Amino acid sequence: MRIITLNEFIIERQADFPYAKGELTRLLSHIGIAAKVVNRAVNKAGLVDILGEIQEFNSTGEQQKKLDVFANEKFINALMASGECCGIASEENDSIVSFDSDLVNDGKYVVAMDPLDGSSNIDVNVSIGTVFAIYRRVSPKGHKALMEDFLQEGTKQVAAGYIIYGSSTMMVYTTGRGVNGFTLDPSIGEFCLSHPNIEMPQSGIIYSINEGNYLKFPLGVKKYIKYCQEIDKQTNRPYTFRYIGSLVADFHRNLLKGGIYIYPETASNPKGKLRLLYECNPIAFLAEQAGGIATDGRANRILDIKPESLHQKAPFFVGSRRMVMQAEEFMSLTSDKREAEAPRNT
Ligand code: P6P
Repeated sequence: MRIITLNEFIIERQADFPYAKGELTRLLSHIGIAAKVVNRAVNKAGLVDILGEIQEFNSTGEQQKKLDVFANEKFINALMASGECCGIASEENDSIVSFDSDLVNDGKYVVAMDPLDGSSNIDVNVSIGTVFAIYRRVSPKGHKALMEDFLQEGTKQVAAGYIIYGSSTMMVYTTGRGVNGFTLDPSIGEFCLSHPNIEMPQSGIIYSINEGNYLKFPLGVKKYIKYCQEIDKQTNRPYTFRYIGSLVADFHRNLLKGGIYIYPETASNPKGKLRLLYECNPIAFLAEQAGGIATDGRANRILDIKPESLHQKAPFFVGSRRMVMQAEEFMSLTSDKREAEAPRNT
């Protein structure tokens, strides 16, 4: 089979966009470059002084890791160098970063990203990922990017994707015409097309949720978990529980094998934990493009949610269509009230 590199593929697909003059092509190519730089650091993190925490905290109060900050810098530099992106929103930055230079103020795009998601897994060598969403700017060209450029519904995404730094490093993205996966071949330093036209199975037997929060879940989620644990009539066995603690890794497995990932609201976190702009929206876009669905558990399509703030959270039910619909069924059948948080055993 002829090797098709990421750049060749992006350029070939540019023809899908008759009005595109190569700007999105350049932007996606630069994301690929930053991914290779971060991949190199992730792969040898144990050998250089880039593990561990720093005495800094990100927008949601999580302690930053050296690799978080490193990845953030590399992606920001690459996006700025592309000349096509006029600003970014990142989990690692409290507010937007408007590049505000003559070179990029004409950039047509802005990018929202989580440069290194699942960073609690970094120091224990478990898969982590980068998630990105690309929007067309809505503020006037020639000026710096504004907050309104980022507070757009997920349906306005021009492209979205992730890089998973796992047993191999892959970049998976969509521009609204299907989902394609590229595996990094370290011997030539290129992402090569390995998973063309990914389609998520309409159902599956893998459910992914942090059951440690069980007592705090809404009743509908508790009932769905019990449903997953019952013997399935067709397979004569219960579902399989898998939870890596890294959204990109859990979603990637479900994308290929079928499955559902749930991060619901709880009494203490009424909007859940995942951030709408740079975790839920890009993953939801990919899920829909691959034939899956993504909701907030209460029949609201994630991509339709109008963001009100940069780091706002959303309850997240994403995966195989029939599995998400089944979970929604339990959520709709049970009372809307969350069960009061059960007192911890003293
Ligand atoms: P918890 C990582 O921090 C993340 O944003 C996702 O990648 C992951 O699925 C989730 O949070 C893990 O959260 O509360 O289960 O540790």
